[in-house]
Amino acid sequence: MEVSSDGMTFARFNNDSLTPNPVGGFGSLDPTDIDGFAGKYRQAYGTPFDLSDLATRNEVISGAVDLSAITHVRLVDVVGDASDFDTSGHVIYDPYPTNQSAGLDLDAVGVRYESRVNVAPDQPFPVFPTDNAVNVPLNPTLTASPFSDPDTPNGDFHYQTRWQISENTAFTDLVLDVTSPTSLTTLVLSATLLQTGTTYFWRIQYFDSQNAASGWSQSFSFTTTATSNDTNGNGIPDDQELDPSSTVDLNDDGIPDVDQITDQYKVLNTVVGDGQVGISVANPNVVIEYLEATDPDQFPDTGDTAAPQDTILGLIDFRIRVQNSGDAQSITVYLSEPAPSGYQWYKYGPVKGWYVFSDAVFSSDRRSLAITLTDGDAGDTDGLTNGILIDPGGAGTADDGSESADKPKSGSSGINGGSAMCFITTAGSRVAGQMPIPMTIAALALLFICPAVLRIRTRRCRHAK
Ligand SMILES: [Ca+2]
Ligand SMILES: [Ca+2]
Ligand SMILES: [Ca+2]
Ligand SMILES: [Ca+2]
Repeated sequence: MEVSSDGMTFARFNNDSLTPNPVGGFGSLDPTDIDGFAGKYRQAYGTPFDLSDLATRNEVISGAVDLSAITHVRLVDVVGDASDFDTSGHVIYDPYPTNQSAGLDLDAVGVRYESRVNVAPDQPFPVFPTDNAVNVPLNPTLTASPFSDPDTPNGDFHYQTRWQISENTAFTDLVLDVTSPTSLTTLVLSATLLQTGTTYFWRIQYFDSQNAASGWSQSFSFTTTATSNDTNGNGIPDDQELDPSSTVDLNDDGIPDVDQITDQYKVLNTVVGDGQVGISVANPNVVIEYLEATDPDQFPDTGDTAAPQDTILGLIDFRIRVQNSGDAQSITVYLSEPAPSGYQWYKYGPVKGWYVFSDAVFSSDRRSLAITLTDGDAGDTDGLTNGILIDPGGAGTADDGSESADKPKSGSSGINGGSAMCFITTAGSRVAGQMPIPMTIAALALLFICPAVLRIRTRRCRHAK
């Protein structure tokens, strides 16, 4: 029994034959006298050969035989007439002479613990928005090509995707850099990430189940709409602003909020529910650049947690410039109606999908809450330590009232779950000589040779070494 990684240089497994005397054509062997021969075990059991037994062979040490990439198995037939010798030089006796269907009777060669050599996914390509698109809305959904990988027929799958959006072609001026197992071929952008009238470049990179990366795709560019929804520049969409006569006072200081809109305090009318939401930051060096109310339905229902079934006031989406890159920033959120008991702060991000932001601290009257987001880390969805916090979120409840409804993931979980495979091929009986097998086998694989008949009582078959 020999193996090779190139079909030319073979390493042979050790074998021993202590059968003391010649065996007639219809004779039998004592299996305790032999080792390392296909046929040591009776039919249906197979004879194991452990590749690690070859680790100290010169062919292996020299690199001529790569045990992590075995491609050929060669069985050498033993005639049994004392013309062959085992590893230590003993004469090998096997039933002889034989006639008619002489030779090893082989049922199968199998591989256990095989790990195929993984090939990186094919290079993906951007699809939509098409290259050089113009008048793109501020919350486009980026779409990339389907996953393609030479290992897909063997169970490999699309594990995650890295998305980059940049303001320059060198991708050094990034506005988003996320690696996501939930946004695989589509990325839904929140409306506060991009600016109006700006050209962006984007590209993607795919990862397979072994986290092997494709090359980066080519980049596409698009230019966002030049039409601003904030013509008065106060950081609130004009159609979501409080009426000038509004008496809404979410921060409960006796002053109508409409007269208090600053870089550190913004209030708007929601697009879900008939109410208002506001946010404030205490540090005068922190700027709430934008606050927009959105509908949670704009985001896909991906992630470990189901999308909230009910959000009393929809979501808010904001862009905050913190004082220093990497800062953790506390933000107070005000609600025009108290969050019912059991409602939690839900967030959506392109990496995790939907999740409950467990660090939100509700006030006792549940009309406000404090959340702390960290630039480039917890709760910041642009994936960058860039001084900017991007965050869609809202008070909501799961459809079954539990903290995280149990629902199937988005089909991307289970890394390493599909790597174990077994390759079985059947071969004609009476195989002798070289038998190339289209496979690659990792170190520590076991090769099983399954003789077709009970070897120790065979009358017409011979062992192979
Ligand atoms: Ca692969
Ligand atoms: Ca405005
Ligand atoms: Ca007020
Ligand atoms: Ca950031």
